[in-house]
Amino acid sequence: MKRVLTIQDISCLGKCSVTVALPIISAMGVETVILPTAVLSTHTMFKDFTVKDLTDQLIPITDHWKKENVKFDAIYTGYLGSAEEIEIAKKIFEEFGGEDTLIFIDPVMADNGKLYPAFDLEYAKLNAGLCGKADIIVPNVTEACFMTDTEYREEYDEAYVLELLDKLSKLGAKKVVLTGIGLSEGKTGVYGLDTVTGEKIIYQNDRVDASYHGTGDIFASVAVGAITRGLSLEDAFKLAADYTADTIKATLDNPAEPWYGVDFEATIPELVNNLSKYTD
Ligand code: PXL
Repeated sequence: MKRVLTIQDISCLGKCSVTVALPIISAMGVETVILPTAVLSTHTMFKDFTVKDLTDQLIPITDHWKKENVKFDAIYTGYLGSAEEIEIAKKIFEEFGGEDTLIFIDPVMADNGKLYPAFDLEYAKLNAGLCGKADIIVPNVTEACFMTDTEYREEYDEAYVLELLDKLSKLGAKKVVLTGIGLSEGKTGVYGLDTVTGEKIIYQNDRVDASYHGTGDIFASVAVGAITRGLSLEDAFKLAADYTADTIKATLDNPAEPWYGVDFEATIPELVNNLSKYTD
């Protein structure tokens, strides 16, 4: 069985980071090892959340794995809490990375033109450095702008997307994939570039007009699970984009406040079924 390590926080309530990555990647038939960067009562979009930072645990935990000679088919980072954790993630890539280990980075730090409450511009710059170590990065437009000193635009054209991809390529990742890109009215999806071959990776589906927390983590988790199971990037991102859209639609049947996340539990059987069309 393939094995993924995911490095991100545990937000106990609010369905994001580890509480979506673990069930989703496991359901896709991939062992999911977690390295929690912090434990929060909820993610940071709730008021008055608590945080217990776990930075001092990361090295002891991974040193133990090293002694056990553990190997990973992929390392997937999401929300990291601090500059120090970004440095530790780099060390983990060096210790556990290599030819057979995919480094997949979702530089979670911002959305809708704004940084999340815990972060500043310096953190964005450090994340840009981390992204340079990746095989695949999946920033949204806001994150891409913060990492490349580009003005954020709510409305944009293909030339703006290509400019962002060009600047992201210079960070050093092998494949740079922008998420949440709508190239025409009512559409959304991914627009990416293989910086080695120059090939584009484009997928567009219908935009569901609702915004819920944690959907970026769901998208990234499905993409990581699918790539690890051997799907091509095109198929992996299609599966991830369609699943995210279908899950948002399913959540509209039972709406809660958007910061409570989406009802991915209801759509996991559909994900497993769709994945099996590629893997059986
Ligand atoms: O879903 C991204 C995310 C993950 N973890 C924490 C967050 C956020 C976004 O706000 O606050 C703690």
